[in-house]
Amino acid sequence: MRMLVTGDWHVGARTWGIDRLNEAREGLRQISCLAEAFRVECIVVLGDVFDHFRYPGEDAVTLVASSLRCLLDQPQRPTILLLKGNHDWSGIKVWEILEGESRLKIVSQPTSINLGPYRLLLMPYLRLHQLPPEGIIKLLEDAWAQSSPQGIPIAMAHLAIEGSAPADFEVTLPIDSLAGLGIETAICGHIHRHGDIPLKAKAFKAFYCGPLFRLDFAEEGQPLGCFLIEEGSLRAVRLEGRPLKTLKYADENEAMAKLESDLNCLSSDAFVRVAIESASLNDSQLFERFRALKRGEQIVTISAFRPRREGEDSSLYELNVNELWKRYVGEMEQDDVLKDMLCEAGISLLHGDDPSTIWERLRNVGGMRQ
Ligand SMILES: [Mn+2]
Repeated sequence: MRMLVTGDWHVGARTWGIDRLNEAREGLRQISCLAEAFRVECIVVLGDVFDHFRYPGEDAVTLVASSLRCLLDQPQRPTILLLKGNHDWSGIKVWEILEGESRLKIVSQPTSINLGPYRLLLMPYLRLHQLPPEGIIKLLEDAWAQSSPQGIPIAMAHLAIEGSAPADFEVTLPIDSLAGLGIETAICGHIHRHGDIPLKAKAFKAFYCGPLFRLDFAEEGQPLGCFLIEEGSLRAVRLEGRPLKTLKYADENEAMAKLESDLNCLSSDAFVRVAIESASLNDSQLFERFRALKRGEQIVTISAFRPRREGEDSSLYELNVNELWKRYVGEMEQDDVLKDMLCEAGISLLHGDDPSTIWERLRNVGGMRQ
Protein backbone atom coordinates (compact mmCIF):
# COMPACT_ATOMS: atom_id res chain seq x y z
CA MET A 1 0.00 0.00 0.00
CA ARG A 2 1.38 3.39 -1.00
CA MET A 3 0.82 6.34 1.25
CA LEU A 4 1.60 10.04 0.85
CA VAL A 5 2.13 12.20 3.92
CA THR A 6 1.82 15.97 3.66
CA GLY A 7 0.86 18.77 6.02
CA ASP A 8 1.01 22.43 7.00
CA TRP A 9 -0.82 23.64 3.91
CA HIS A 10 -1.64 26.99 5.58
CA VAL A 11 -4.21 27.85 2.96
CA GLY A 12 -5.42 31.43 3.39
CA ALA A 13 -2.11 32.73 4.74
CA ARG A 14 -1.10 36.32 4.10
CA THR A 15 2.38 37.47 5.00
CA TRP A 16 4.01 40.88 4.49
CA GLY A 17 0.61 42.03 3.21
CA ILE A 18 0.84 39.50 0.39
CA ASP A 19 -1.78 36.87 -0.35
CA ARG A 20 0.00 33.51 -0.52
CA LEU A 21 -2.94 31.59 -1.98
CA ASN A 22 -1.31 30.96 -5.36
CA GLU A 23 1.66 29.35 -3.66
CA ALA A 24 -0.64 27.07 -1.66
CA ARG A 25 -2.42 26.24 -4.93
CA GLU A 26 0.89 25.41 -6.61
CA GLY A 27 1.98 23.23 -3.65
CA LEU A 28 -1.34 21.38 -3.75
CA ARG A 29 -0.91 20.85 -7.48
CA GLN A 30 2.44 19.16 -6.80
CA ILE A 31 0.88 17.00 -4.05
CA SER A 32 -1.91 15.97 -6.40
CA CYS A 33 0.58 15.07 -9.17
CA LEU A 34 2.65 12.96 -6.78
CA ALA A 35 -0.43 11.20 -5.40
CA GLU A 36 -1.56 10.35 -8.91
CA ALA A 37 1.87 9.39 -10.28
CA PHE A 38 2.52 7.03 -7.36
CA ARG A 39 -1.10 5.84 -7.26
CA VAL A 40 -1.19 6.33 -3.50
CA GLU A 41 -4.08 4.66 -1.74
CA CYS A 42 -3.89 6.85 1.33
CA ILE A 43 -3.04 10.51 1.86
CA VAL A 44 -2.36 11.74 5.38
CA VAL A 45 -2.61 15.49 5.95
CA LEU A 46 -0.75 16.34 9.15
CA GLY A 47 -2.77 19.40 10.17
CA ASP A 48 -2.75 23.16 9.60
CA VAL A 49 -4.78 22.84 6.43
CA PHE A 50 -5.93 26.42 6.97
CA ASP A 51 -3.67 29.17 8.21
CA HIS A 52 -5.99 30.44 10.87
CA PHE A 53 -8.95 29.49 13.01
CA ARG A 54 -10.89 32.52 11.81
CA TYR A 55 -12.83 32.41 8.52
CA PRO A 56 -10.15 32.16 5.82
CA GLY A 57 -12.32 33.53 3.00
CA GLU A 58 -14.15 31.90 0.14
CA ASP A 59 -11.07 31.47 -2.07
CA ALA A 60 -9.22 29.53 0.63
CA VAL A 61 -12.18 27.33 1.50
CA THR A 62 -12.81 26.61 -2.18
CA LEU A 63 -9.17 25.74 -2.77
CA VAL A 64 -9.13 23.26 0.14
CA ALA A 65 -12.48 21.71 -0.78
CA SER A 66 -11.62 21.36 -4.47
CA SER A 67 -8.14 19.99 -3.70
CA LEU A 68 -9.58 17.35 -1.38
CA ARG A 69 -12.23 16.54 -3.99
CA CYS A 70 -9.55 16.14 -6.69
CA LEU A 71 -7.50 13.83 -4.50
CA LEU A 72 -10.54 11.72 -3.59
CA ASP A 73 -11.51 11.45 -7.27
CA GLN A 74 -8.16 10.10 -8.43
CA PRO A 75 -8.55 6.74 -10.20
CA GLN A 76 -7.06 4.75 -7.32
CA ARG A 77 -9.81 6.18 -5.01
CA PRO A 78 -7.55 7.07 -2.08
CA THR A 79 -8.56 7.51 1.53
CA ILE A 80 -7.62 10.84 3.14
CA LEU A 81 -6.82 11.12 6.83
CA LEU A 82 -6.85 14.72 7.92
CA LEU A 83 -5.43 15.64 11.33
CA LYS A 84 -6.47 18.89 12.99
CA GLY A 85 -3.62 21.31 13.55
CA ASN A 86 -3.26 24.31 15.84
CA HIS A 87 -4.10 26.75 13.06
CA ASP A 88 -7.13 25.05 11.67
CA TRP A 89 -10.24 27.04 11.15
CA SER A 90 -13.30 25.07 12.24
CA GLY A 91 -16.14 27.51 11.64
CA ILE A 92 -19.28 27.21 9.53
CA LYS A 93 -19.23 23.43 9.78
CA VAL A 94 -16.83 23.01 6.82
CA TRP A 95 -15.28 19.93 8.38
CA GLU A 96 -18.63 18.34 9.10
CA ILE A 97 -19.68 18.89 5.49
CA LEU A 98 -16.51 17.30 4.18
CA GLU A 99 -16.87 14.48 6.68
CA GLY A 100 -19.93 13.22 4.80
CA GLU A 101 -17.46 11.65 2.34
CA SER A 102 -16.64 8.16 3.67
CA ARG A 103 -13.07 8.16 2.35
CA LEU A 104 -12.25 11.43 4.10
CA LYS A 105 -11.64 11.02 7.81
CA ILE A 106 -11.22 14.10 9.96
CA VAL A 107 -9.17 13.30 13.04
CA SER A 108 -9.82 15.75 15.85
CA GLN A 109 -9.11 13.39 18.76
CA PRO A 110 -6.13 11.07 19.34
CA THR A 111 -6.89 7.67 17.81
CA SER A 112 -5.37 4.80 15.90
CA ILE A 113 -6.45 2.75 12.90
CA ASN A 114 -5.42 -0.36 11.00
CA LEU A 115 -4.95 0.54 7.36
CA GLY A 116 -3.57 -1.98 4.85
CA PRO A 117 -0.32 -3.30 6.29
CA TYR A 118 -0.06 -0.38 8.73
CA ARG A 119 -1.22 0.46 12.21
CA LEU A 120 -1.29 4.25 12.48
CA LEU A 121 -1.37 6.29 15.66
CA LEU A 122 -3.02 9.61 14.73
CA MET A 123 -2.44 12.58 17.01
CA PRO A 124 -4.00 15.96 16.14
CA TYR A 125 -2.63 19.08 17.81
CA LEU A 126 -3.06 19.04 21.60
CA ARG A 127 -3.06 22.02 23.91
CA LEU A 128 -1.62 21.69 27.41
CA HIS A 129 -5.03 22.01 29.05
CA GLN A 130 -6.28 19.02 27.04
CA LEU A 131 -3.86 16.63 28.74
CA PRO A 132 -5.27 14.35 31.46
CA PRO A 133 -3.61 14.44 34.91
CA GLU A 134 -1.69 11.27 34.03
CA GLY A 135 -0.08 13.14 31.13
CA ILE A 136 0.12 12.43 27.42
CA ILE A 137 1.01 8.76 27.97
CA LYS A 138 -2.62 8.07 28.96
CA LEU A 139 -3.86 9.63 25.70
CA LEU A 140 -1.33 7.68 23.68
CA GLU A 141 -2.27 4.37 25.34
CA ASP A 142 -6.00 4.97 24.97
CA ALA A 143 -5.59 6.01 21.34
CA TRP A 144 -3.38 3.02 20.57
CA ALA A 145 -5.92 0.65 22.14
CA GLN A 146 -8.46 1.72 19.50
CA SER A 147 -6.81 -0.41 16.81
CA SER A 148 -5.98 -4.09 16.75
CA PRO A 149 -2.40 -5.12 17.57
CA GLN A 150 -1.15 -5.88 14.08
CA GLY A 151 0.52 -4.00 11.24
CA ILE A 152 3.60 -1.81 10.86
CA PRO A 153 3.30 0.83 13.59
CA ILE A 154 3.78 4.49 12.63
CA ALA A 155 2.85 7.59 14.65
CA MET A 156 1.55 10.60 12.72
CA ALA A 157 0.99 13.85 14.55
CA HIS A 158 0.62 17.58 14.40
CA LEU A 159 3.03 17.95 17.31
CA ALA A 160 6.72 18.61 17.83
CA ILE A 161 8.83 15.59 18.75
CA GLU A 162 10.06 15.80 22.32
CA GLY A 163 13.57 17.22 22.53
CA SER A 164 13.70 18.28 18.87
CA ALA A 165 12.42 21.84 19.27
CA PRO A 166 12.27 24.16 22.27
CA ALA A 167 8.65 23.85 23.34
CA ASP A 168 8.08 24.93 26.93
CA PHE A 169 4.52 25.96 26.15
CA GLU A 170 3.56 23.03 24.04
CA VAL A 171 2.64 19.40 24.24
CA THR A 172 5.34 17.32 22.55
CA LEU A 173 5.36 13.74 21.39
CA PRO A 174 7.42 11.65 23.87
CA ILE A 175 9.60 9.12 22.12
CA ASP A 176 10.04 6.81 25.12
CA SER A 177 6.28 6.48 25.50
CA LEU A 178 5.88 5.72 21.80
CA ALA A 179 8.69 3.15 21.95
CA GLY A 180 6.90 1.64 24.98
CA LEU A 181 3.88 1.06 22.73
CA GLY A 182 6.11 -0.58 20.12
CA ILE A 183 6.13 2.46 17.79
CA GLU A 184 9.57 3.40 16.48
CA THR A 185 8.69 5.69 13.58
CA ALA A 186 6.96 9.07 13.74
CA ILE A 187 6.13 11.63 11.06
CA CYS A 188 5.01 15.01 12.30
CA GLY A 189 3.71 18.27 10.96
CA HIS A 190 3.75 21.53 12.94
CA ILE A 191 7.47 22.32 12.83
CA HIS A 192 8.10 23.87 9.46
CA ARG A 193 11.09 22.00 8.23
CA HIS A 194 11.48 18.90 6.14
CA GLY A 195 13.50 15.77 6.75
CA ASP A 196 14.67 13.45 9.46
CA ILE A 197 15.16 14.56 13.05
CA PRO A 198 18.45 13.54 14.66
CA LEU A 199 17.63 11.92 18.00
CA LYS A 200 19.69 10.44 20.81
CA ALA A 201 17.53 7.31 20.75
CA LYS A 202 19.00 6.01 17.49
CA ALA A 203 16.51 3.16 17.12
CA PHE A 204 13.69 5.69 16.80
CA LYS A 205 13.12 7.25 13.38
CA ALA A 206 11.45 10.64 13.48
CA PHE A 207 10.66 13.00 10.63
CA TYR A 208 9.16 16.40 10.10
CA CYS A 209 7.12 16.89 6.99
CA GLY A 210 7.76 20.33 5.52
CA PRO A 211 5.06 22.89 4.68
CA LEU A 212 3.68 23.58 1.19
CA PHE A 213 5.40 26.96 0.96
CA ARG A 214 7.75 29.00 3.13
CA LEU A 215 5.56 31.11 5.36
CA ASP A 216 8.07 33.55 6.79
CA PHE A 217 11.77 34.31 7.02
CA ALA A 218 12.29 31.88 9.90
CA GLU A 219 11.91 29.27 7.13
CA GLU A 220 14.53 30.83 4.83
CA GLY A 221 16.64 28.09 3.29
CA GLN A 222 14.42 25.29 4.62
CA PRO A 223 13.32 22.65 2.12
CA LEU A 224 9.64 21.99 1.41
CA GLY A 225 8.42 18.47 1.16
CA CYS A 226 6.26 15.46 1.77
CA PHE A 227 6.81 11.72 2.29
CA LEU A 228 5.99 8.63 0.30
CA ILE A 229 5.63 5.36 2.18
CA GLU A 230 5.70 2.06 0.40
CA GLU A 231 6.06 -1.43 1.86
CA GLY A 232 7.12 0.07 5.17
CA SER A 233 9.93 2.15 3.66
CA LEU A 234 9.81 5.88 3.74
CA ARG A 235 11.03 8.35 1.12
CA ALA A 236 11.37 12.10 1.57
CA VAL A 237 10.22 14.05 -1.50
CA ARG A 238 11.06 17.72 -2.01
CA LEU A 239 8.50 20.22 -3.23
CA GLU A 240 9.27 23.35 -5.19
CA GLY A 241 8.30 26.73 -3.82
CA ARG A 242 9.31 30.38 -3.90
CA PRO A 243 12.62 30.95 -2.07
CA LEU A 244 13.18 33.50 0.69
CA LYS A 245 16.39 35.52 0.88
CA THR A 246 17.70 38.03 3.40
CA LEU A 247 20.15 40.61 2.05
CA LYS A 248 22.23 42.23 4.81
CA TYR A 249 23.87 45.66 4.75
CA ALA A 250 25.70 47.86 7.24
CA ASP A 251 23.52 50.90 6.51
CA GLU A 252 21.09 52.31 3.96
CA ASN A 253 23.83 53.81 1.81
CA GLU A 254 25.48 50.46 1.32
CA ALA A 255 22.06 48.96 0.63
CA MET A 256 21.27 51.58 -2.03
CA ALA A 257 24.66 51.01 -3.67
CA LYS A 258 24.49 47.22 -3.77
CA LEU A 259 20.84 46.21 -3.80
CA GLU A 260 20.22 46.28 -7.55
CA SER A 261 23.12 44.02 -8.40
CA ASP A 262 22.38 41.72 -5.43
CA LEU A 263 18.73 41.43 -6.45
CA ASN A 264 19.84 40.62 -9.95
CA CYS A 265 21.67 37.52 -8.67
CA LEU A 266 18.54 36.10 -7.06
CA SER A 267 15.85 33.97 -8.56
CA SER A 268 13.11 36.21 -9.94
CA ASP A 269 10.46 34.56 -7.76
CA ALA A 270 12.36 35.05 -4.48
CA PHE A 271 10.82 37.07 -1.65
CA VAL A 272 13.50 39.37 -0.26
CA ARG A 273 14.05 40.82 3.20
CA VAL A 274 16.55 43.66 3.54
CA ALA A 275 18.34 43.74 6.89
CA ILE A 276 20.13 46.98 7.84
CA GLU A 277 22.49 46.97 10.83
CA SER A 278 22.23 50.68 11.47
CA ALA A 279 19.56 52.77 9.80
CA SER A 280 18.68 56.45 10.12
CA LEU A 281 15.51 56.41 8.03
CA ASN A 282 12.38 54.68 9.25
CA ASP A 283 11.11 51.43 7.72
CA SER A 284 8.54 52.99 5.44
CA GLN A 285 11.08 55.48 4.05
CA LEU A 286 13.55 52.66 3.45
CA PHE A 287 10.86 50.51 1.93
CA GLU A 288 9.84 53.26 -0.49
CA ARG A 289 13.45 53.82 -1.64
CA PHE A 290 14.32 50.16 -2.00
CA ARG A 291 11.11 49.25 -3.77
CA ALA A 292 11.78 51.92 -6.40
CA LEU A 293 14.98 50.11 -7.43
CA LYS A 294 15.12 47.72 -10.35
CA ARG A 295 13.56 44.42 -9.15
CA GLY A 296 12.84 46.22 -5.88
CA GLU A 297 9.30 44.86 -5.99
CA GLN A 298 10.76 41.56 -4.76
CA ILE A 299 11.51 43.21 -1.41
CA VAL A 300 8.68 42.34 0.96
CA THR A 301 10.00 43.41 4.34
CA ILE A 302 12.72 45.40 6.05
CA SER A 303 14.50 44.69 9.28
CA ALA A 304 16.50 47.66 10.51
CA PHE A 305 18.19 48.55 13.79
CA ARG A 306 18.12 52.18 14.83
CA PRO A 307 20.57 53.29 17.49
CA ARG A 308 18.64 55.18 20.19
CA ARG A 309 19.67 58.82 20.17
CA GLU A 310 21.27 60.57 23.17
CA GLY A 311 18.67 62.16 25.43
CA GLU A 312 15.78 60.42 23.70
CA ASP A 313 12.95 59.96 26.13
CA SER A 314 12.30 56.25 26.36
CA SER A 315 9.04 56.91 28.24
CA LEU A 316 7.66 58.04 24.87
CA TYR A 317 7.34 54.37 24.06
CA GLU A 318 5.34 53.58 27.19
CA LEU A 319 2.01 54.43 25.62
CA ASN A 320 -1.30 52.92 26.55
CA VAL A 321 -1.20 51.28 23.16
CA ASN A 322 0.29 48.35 25.09
CA GLU A 323 -2.92 48.00 27.03
CA LEU A 324 -5.06 48.44 23.93
CA TRP A 325 -3.10 45.74 22.19
CA LYS A 326 -3.44 43.37 25.16
CA ARG A 327 -7.17 43.96 25.21
CA TYR A 328 -7.44 43.36 21.47
CA VAL A 329 -5.46 40.13 21.64
CA GLY A 330 -7.52 39.04 24.65
CA GLU A 331 -10.69 39.39 22.59
CA MET A 332 -9.39 37.84 19.38
CA GLU A 333 -7.32 34.92 20.65
CA GLN A 334 -8.68 31.93 22.53
CA ASP A 335 -5.46 30.18 23.38
CA ASP A 336 -3.68 31.44 26.51
CA VAL A 337 -0.18 30.57 25.33
CA LEU A 338 -0.67 32.20 21.97
CA LYS A 339 -2.28 35.18 23.71
CA ASP A 340 0.84 35.72 25.85
CA MET A 341 3.11 35.38 22.84
CA LEU A 342 1.07 37.78 20.74
CA CYS A 343 1.06 40.30 23.59
CA GLU A 344 4.81 40.05 23.95
CA ALA A 345 5.46 40.25 20.22
CA GLY A 346 3.11 43.19 19.71
CA ILE A 347 4.50 45.16 22.61
CA SER A 348 8.08 44.51 21.48
CA LEU A 349 7.15 45.83 18.05
CA LEU A 350 5.53 48.89 19.59
CA HIS A 351 8.79 49.49 21.43
CA GLY A 352 10.64 49.45 18.13
CA ASP A 353 12.49 46.16 18.68
CA ASP A 354 13.87 44.46 15.61
CA PRO A 355 11.33 41.87 14.37
CA SER A 356 14.01 39.25 13.76
CA THR A 357 15.16 39.40 17.39
CA ILE A 358 11.55 39.19 18.55
CA TRP A 359 11.15 36.13 16.40
CA GLU A 360 14.30 34.55 17.85
CA ARG A 361 13.11 35.23 21.39
CA LEU A 362 9.66 33.75 20.77
CA ARG A 363 11.15 30.79 19.01
CA ASN A 364 13.32 30.16 22.06
CA VAL A 365 10.29 29.99 24.29
CA GLY A 366 8.34 27.68 22.11
CA GLY A 367 7.68 28.26 18.45
CA MET A 368 5.02 30.76 17.50
CA ARG A 369 4.01 30.08 13.95
CA GLN A 370 4.62 26.41 13.62
MN1 LIG B 1 1.91 24.90 10.68
